This record gives sequence, C-alpha cells and structure tokens, in this order.
Amino acid sequence: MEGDGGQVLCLFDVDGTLTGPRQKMTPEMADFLQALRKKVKVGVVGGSDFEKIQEQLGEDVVEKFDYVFPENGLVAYKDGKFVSKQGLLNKDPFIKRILPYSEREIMGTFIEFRNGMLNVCPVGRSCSQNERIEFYELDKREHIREKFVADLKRDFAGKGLTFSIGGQISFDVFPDGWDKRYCLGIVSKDGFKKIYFFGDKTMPGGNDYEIYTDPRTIGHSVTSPEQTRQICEELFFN
Ligand code: M1P
Repeated sequence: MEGDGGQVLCLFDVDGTLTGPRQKMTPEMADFLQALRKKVKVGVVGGSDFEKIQEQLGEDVVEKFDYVFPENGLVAYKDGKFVSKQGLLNKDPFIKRILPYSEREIMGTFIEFRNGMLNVCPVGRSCSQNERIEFYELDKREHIREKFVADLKRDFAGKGLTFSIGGQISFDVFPDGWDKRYCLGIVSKDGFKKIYFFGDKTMPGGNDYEIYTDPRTIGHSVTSPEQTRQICEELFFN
C-alpha cells in the first residue's frame, strides 16, 4: 500500500477513465473514490468544461474531489473553492477556416466556445446518443476527425495551436501548452511527492498523451473505469 497518502495525488481523466463517454459516474465509482480519498488526494482533469464535468460527476463535484480541473486545468478548483481561470485568445482566422467543414451547424453546436478552448464537433454537440455512437463508429472506420485535424495542423502550422482528440465526436483546439499538463503547474505548489495520472486517450494526438508521458507524473493508461478502479485497488489498498 502507498504510504504517506497526504503527499500523493491521483489525477483522473473523466470520459473512459472514471465514467463511460459523456456518461454519469456510477454510485460504486463515487464510493470507491471517497474511500481512495482517505488514502491519497484525488483530483480530476477533463477536457470538458465545468458544466459537463458537473453533469457527469455530480453537482457537488468540487466537494467530492480535492482538485477539479475542467478544460485541462485552465479552470481550477481546490478544496471546494475556485482557484483560477485562464482564457482563450481571439482565434478568428481559425474559426473562419473551420466553419465550411460543417453542413450541420444549424442543427447543433458545431463549435463550442469554452473559456480556454474551442471544441469542434463535426456531427454537432446537440446530436442524440444514437447519432453520437453512429458518428463514433463511422469515425473509427473513416478517420474523419484525424483527417480534419491533419488538414488544420497543415494549414495552421506554426500558429501555436494544439489539436487534441479526447472524446467520441469532437476534438479540442487550444494554444500550445494548454493541454492537461497545465494543471500540473497548479498542483506543483502543493509539494506532492508522487502524482499518479490515469487516462484512456494516452496515445499521441489523444488529450491525455502529454500529461501521461510527463516526467512529473506516474502515468497509467486504462481502457475502462473498471480497469482504473482495479489498478487503484492494487496500488493503494493492498
Ligand atoms: O473529456 C474528453 C472530451 O469529452 C467530450 O468529448 P466528446 O463529446 O467528443 O465525446 C468533449 O467535452 C471534449 O472537449 C473532451 O475533451
């Protein structure tokens, strides 16, 4: 079992790590995390904005976790309190470039403007759950998002933008450096001896890749919430 729990932080991605994609956390997982919190500090770092993280992890998410980092930590909460916020620069030329890709922008939100990033969603964020799965399956076969991102990377090379695929139907765009490592700068002041990170999108281009490979973290790549729990049990409860 991990000793010195107060000096250990476990940071978790949300979708695919603590919950199913854009799904609510199960009561079992919620209970498990509270048990884990008795041993180590527990934080969550998601690509989604605060509202989506609240939908998935609960209205009282800032009380249930020691740290909550929506939008990769560009928005930060610690010990139940708001800590800081970093905002997005004006990226007008970029927006003009991506709009023509959408034939469905009238039906749903093709671009979601968040505090610190743009979320680009070819199928529209207001799609149904069935449409979400359909798009995800199509994307797996046809690599729609990968090709879209490759085009944008080519067109906007050297402009300081990062494109990151974190979920099933969209990708995130933000200034270089504003990936999930951003939250490590915030927790660095708290003197943790070890920081564990658990995420599912740990491959290059995935939105967990940078924090997972960062030397400041001990990275664990998972394929489901069940596996996240199993690894934590082995690390902290045996
Ligand atoms: O947390 C991962 C991603 O979750 C959502 O992705 P999607 O709706 O495509 O499944 C989005 O909130 C995205 O920004 C985020 O990175």
